[in-house]
Amino acid sequence: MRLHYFSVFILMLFGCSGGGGETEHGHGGAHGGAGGHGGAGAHDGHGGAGAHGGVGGHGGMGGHGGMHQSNGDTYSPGLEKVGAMDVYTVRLLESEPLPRDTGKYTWQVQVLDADGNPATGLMVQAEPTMPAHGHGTMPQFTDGVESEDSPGTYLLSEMDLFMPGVWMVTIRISGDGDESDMVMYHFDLEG
Ligand SMILES: [Cu+2]
Repeated sequence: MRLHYFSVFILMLFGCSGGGGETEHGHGGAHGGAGGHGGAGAHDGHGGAGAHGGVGGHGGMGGHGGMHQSNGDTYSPGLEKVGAMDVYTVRLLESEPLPRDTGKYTWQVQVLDADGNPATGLMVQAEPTMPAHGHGTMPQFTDGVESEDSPGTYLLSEMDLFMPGVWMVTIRISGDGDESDMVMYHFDLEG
């Protein structure tokens, strides 16, 4: 147990220093210790981060802190979102890598129609942004490529989620007619 804690602590330290220009806050976050508050330190590029680090002194409670301070989704394979227009449902079948660190993400998403059947031949486009920072990424849009093996499943390749913090990935879907819909995933990346 002790050993495990220690290694998490070290990981947090590295993670935070990887956040860039964040040494002081990252330090505070790391002291939050062995858990979620380390994430807060890395993710908040602004002054408030130190305060989070301080709160994180709870040590063992760090994990809980991370969960409730985050406004991200908790990833699990198949994470499902019903479209804003109730036309389509999207399942995030797979994220590579798992949503945690910054980097280039490739997602497999399955789109279901109102009857729950895979919806084929759609235009599927993702737009990652960071709402709290008012920016997106490059390229701005990523077009989904439908799988030949698994119709109704679309591949969104190499989305560059380059910065710690909350990313919103908006997926817009349009079919032949005027059937269109959108879903949003939020993931809070550590760095
Ligand atoms: Cu940002």
